[in-house]
Amino acid sequence: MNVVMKSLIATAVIIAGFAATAKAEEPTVVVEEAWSRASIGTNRPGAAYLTIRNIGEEPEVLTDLRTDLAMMPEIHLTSTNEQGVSSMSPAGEIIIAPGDAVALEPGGLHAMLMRLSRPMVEGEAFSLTLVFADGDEVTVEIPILGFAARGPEG
Ligand SMILES: [Cu+2]
Repeated sequence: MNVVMKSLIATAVIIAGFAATAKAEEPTVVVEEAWSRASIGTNRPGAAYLTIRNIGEEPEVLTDLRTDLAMMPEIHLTSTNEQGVSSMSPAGEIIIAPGDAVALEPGGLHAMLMRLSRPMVEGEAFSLTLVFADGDEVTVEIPILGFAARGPEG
């Protein structure tokens, strides 16, 4: 067998190995009830809401967000002080215990979509990728509801 043939076979084995690994891996996170609100232009940030459920056996740590809709997507936490004044700040990593779910919803955690690259138009959708500490990524399609929407459709 010549050298070229040998290296071709070696490459084929490596590719088969990768495919088997990818197939064996089952998703350990499911995203439910994703929604967002239409924006007025791009000057103000948008926000997206969803529930992340850990159906695996290990804790999942959400570290980052990615979307082509916003140049600076970030997980935020809204809190209200004793004077009733609300403010929000970066929430850092979100740890989801096995069997648990974390809700990003108005008044609490949310995906802040800062520096929108285009307006969020009612009836359209965009994809948001959740990045986890173990390198897993989950991409979801998020419907854009009306300005006054208060929760997911249906
Ligand atoms: Cu925010």
